[in-house]
Amino acid sequence: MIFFLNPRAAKPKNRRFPLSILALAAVVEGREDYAIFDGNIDPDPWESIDRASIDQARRQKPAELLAVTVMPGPQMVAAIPVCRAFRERYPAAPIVWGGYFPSLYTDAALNAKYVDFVVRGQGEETFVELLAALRGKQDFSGIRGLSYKDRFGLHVHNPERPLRSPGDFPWYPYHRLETAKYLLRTFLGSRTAVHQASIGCPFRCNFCGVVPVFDREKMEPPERTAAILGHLKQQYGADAVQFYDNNFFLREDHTAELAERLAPLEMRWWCEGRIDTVLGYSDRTWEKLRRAGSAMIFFGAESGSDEVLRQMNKNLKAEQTLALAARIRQFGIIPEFSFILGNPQDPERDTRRSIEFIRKIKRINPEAEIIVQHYIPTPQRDGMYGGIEGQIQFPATLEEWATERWYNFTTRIDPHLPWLPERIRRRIDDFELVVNSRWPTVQDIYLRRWGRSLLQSLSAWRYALGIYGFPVELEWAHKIVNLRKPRLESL
Ligand code: B12
Repeated sequence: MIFFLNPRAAKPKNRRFPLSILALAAVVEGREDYAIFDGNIDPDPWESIDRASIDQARRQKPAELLAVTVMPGPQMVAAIPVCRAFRERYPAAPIVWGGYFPSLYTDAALNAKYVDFVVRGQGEETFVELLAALRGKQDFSGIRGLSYKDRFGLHVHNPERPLRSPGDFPWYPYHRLETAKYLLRTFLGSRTAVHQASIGCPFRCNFCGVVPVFDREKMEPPERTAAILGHLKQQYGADAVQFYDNNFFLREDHTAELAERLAPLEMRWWCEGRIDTVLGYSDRTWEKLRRAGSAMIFFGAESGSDEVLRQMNKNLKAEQTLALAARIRQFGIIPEFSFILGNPQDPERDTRRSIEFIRKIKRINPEAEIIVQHYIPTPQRDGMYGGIEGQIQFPATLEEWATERWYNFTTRIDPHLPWLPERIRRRIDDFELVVNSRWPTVQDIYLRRWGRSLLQSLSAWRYALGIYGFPVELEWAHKIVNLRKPRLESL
């Protein structure tokens, strides 16, 4: 019996299909006995796993393997006690980690006694080959994308596995979940599904955690995306979608075809795209996107300085962001522009210039939503943005990753960056608070009219005069209003 675990990662109102686990379940569906445990729903997944294993043991089908998906932050912290307990109770059953955390920090994951294998990057084929090797000759050396400990305990990292289109793998076994628990109300619709129509990203931005894990992109055919969403609509009543793709738009012909196929489904959707890509699209394609239900697009604008964009390897010019902010208005789609503030070379100047740039965007398109991030590095193959090698040492153990200092780093609550003076960090946070109060996000469906007015009236003078410091009254107002934070909570 295979046990899949999605450790707790989201608040109940942000709960969505655990796609990483569904992708793996899809390739064993019909061939293996398996069970899915989702910490986003189950308050004590360990207890449920243990109960299920005792039950299986009685039926002579003991726990064979625990497969865990792990993102940095709360999910990694939640994975640790479950894996420890599983190891203690079932010492012979291997534990496999996959997903962004172990793909980025493979050695730290393998340093734990309760992690035997790490599957780096795309997991479907690696997982199936690992299962076969575990049941057969126990030779793991030929399995691409796998890292493991040899018999001396040394870490072995096999070569990478070439990426395949998600369309090459079977549909997800949604029926194995209590689907009603995952289709929740968002600003997009009353039953919001999630889907990832492509994997990876072909760009090389040197601040991004995706690049070291997937260095190219493969899309599923538009026909399949539409068919899956049609199924989610018909079978489970989904009426909106959040696309999880790192880069939803690549080729214009693909986008146009996808839009045509999505239109009849009448679903509203959110996705992530690149400014330069969509700026090059014709009005015809934009019109198709609008008709297909595109409601909001998240764009990494990152900076208002061409020099900083160049340092980030972003392949973008600030003027393109301004052009898009203006153009997208005519199609009624809301852009969500994300910025990374605090260039390590000169964080003060960078913060000042980015704030000026964001103000410019707001003048051009007041509906544009703004996400303000601190620069939180992830390890990169070709050097991290900002030339910070040597200034930051990532933890070598899971226990250290789980400490408050690194938890706050990954969750971007309080990253403690050596190059970012405290007063600049405060300035970034203060500006974020003012701009988000002046224009409270439309994503917050629980925000009442009085709450919106309170935040807007308290922040209007600050924004108009550019006075962001010590916004105690806004901090106080946010405690009452509890505005949604797209930067931390996603939709
Ligand atoms: C959904 C999501 C979330 C959800 C949680 C979902 C859940 N599991 O319950 C929410 C909104 C809560 C969330 C939060 C955060 N997230 Co998040 N999230 C994503 C997102 C958008 C999609 C992941 C997904 O489901 N993809 C679909 C599946 C099919 O793909 P996949 O996960 O890559 O899985 C494949 C492989 O990785 C592998 N695999 C994965 N797991 C396993 C397990 C095993 C055993 C095996 C064999 C293989 C395997 O096989 C799968 C199939 O090929 C990604 C971006 C992205 N598009 O990937 C960011 C992403 C993973 N998140 C990220 C981050 C940083 C966070 C936060 C820490 C940020 C924050 N501000 O707080 C938080 C906190 C995390 C937490 N709470 O633990 C980063 C991670 C990289 C980094 N920068 O460090 C990403 C890449 C976003 C980004 N561009 O930076 N997130």
